[in-house]
Amino acid sequence: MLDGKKVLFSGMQATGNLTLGNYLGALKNWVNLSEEYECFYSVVDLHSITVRQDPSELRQRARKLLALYIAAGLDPEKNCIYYQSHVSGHAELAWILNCFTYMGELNRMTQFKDKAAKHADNINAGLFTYPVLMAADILLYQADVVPVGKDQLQHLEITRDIAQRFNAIYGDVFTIPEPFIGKTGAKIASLQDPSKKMSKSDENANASIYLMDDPDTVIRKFKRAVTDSEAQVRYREEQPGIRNLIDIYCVCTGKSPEDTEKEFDGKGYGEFKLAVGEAVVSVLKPLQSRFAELIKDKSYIDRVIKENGDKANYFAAKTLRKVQKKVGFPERVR
Ligand code: ATP
Ligand code: LTN
Repeated sequence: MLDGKKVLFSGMQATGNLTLGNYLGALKNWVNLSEEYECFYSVVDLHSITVRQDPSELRQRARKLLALYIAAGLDPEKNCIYYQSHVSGHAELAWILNCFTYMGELNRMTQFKDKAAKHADNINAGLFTYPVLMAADILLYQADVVPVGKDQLQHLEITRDIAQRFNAIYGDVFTIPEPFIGKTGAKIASLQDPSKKMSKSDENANASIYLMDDPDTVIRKFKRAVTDSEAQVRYREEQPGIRNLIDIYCVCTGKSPEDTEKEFDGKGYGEFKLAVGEAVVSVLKPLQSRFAELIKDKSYIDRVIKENGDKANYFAAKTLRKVQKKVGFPERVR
């Protein structure tokens, strides 16, 4: 609890260009929850270097991502929007938690297996202990709730296990966080292979809608989306491509799958795909124009970075001091 409100933590990596999956699965929920909770939204740049990055590109992407959080509707006066690398407590707590995490637990993480297969030439220790850093992010702010897409559930479970293990030894130090998964949009699939998630690191640009795609590109990608030969707009397991498009349409318009089935009853896929494309364009357009305005305002963004970095440091230090004391590090002489 902070100021009588429950605490929310979430973050995104500044790698690649954000997709509609990131927006509908995570960012959109962040905005919806931001009034109810005391929120910390981090640009998790420490996580980004588990995969090799070009330094100047990483810096630019991180700044753009931070501006995008604001453009999506997060008010930086009310929500703490900051860079993970500006709060040293993340790395310090991660080290401590590393000593309370088992190799066997980390070995089971599917994201590690996927990324290790993808980057076989750079399977570094950071990639392996990534979930521990993520646990540190969350526990550092005593978060009650963590809104993420379904792919992150396993990391939330290990976070809870680490926190419970620590609490069992040292008493009630950490709040045990709950994941928050949105009802719709939690797993947006690739437009080219509906069995895979839409991902910003997909090599096929037609598989993902990027948040900065122009309207023509968005419409074209939906037209090319892989569907089936059933020729019916039905929300069924057997039609994963169409089901994914219905999900996207519903999150963008607020309609239900049943209403969507009725709306497109007897109509062809061409007409439906166009409607999905238009619904997405109407969500992306205001986001893009707010972003274009914001990114030009250098001094405003700099001020947000400074003030929110200080605020995050303040809360992080509180937890860190408590943890350091519990594990037996000597008190500092003032
Ligand atoms: P990468 O593909 O490079 O691993 P990513 O697209 O999965 O990256 P992340 O930065 O790992 O992006 O994820 C940011 C947030 O977006 C997380 O909460 C994640 O659960 C969510 N997310 C990512 N992809 C999807 C998707 N296809 N559907 C719903 N949510 C998603
Ligand atoms: N691992 C997440 C990003 C992430 C995160 C977090 C999400 C890092 N730290 C803390 C929620 C809470 C990802 O790859 N999507």
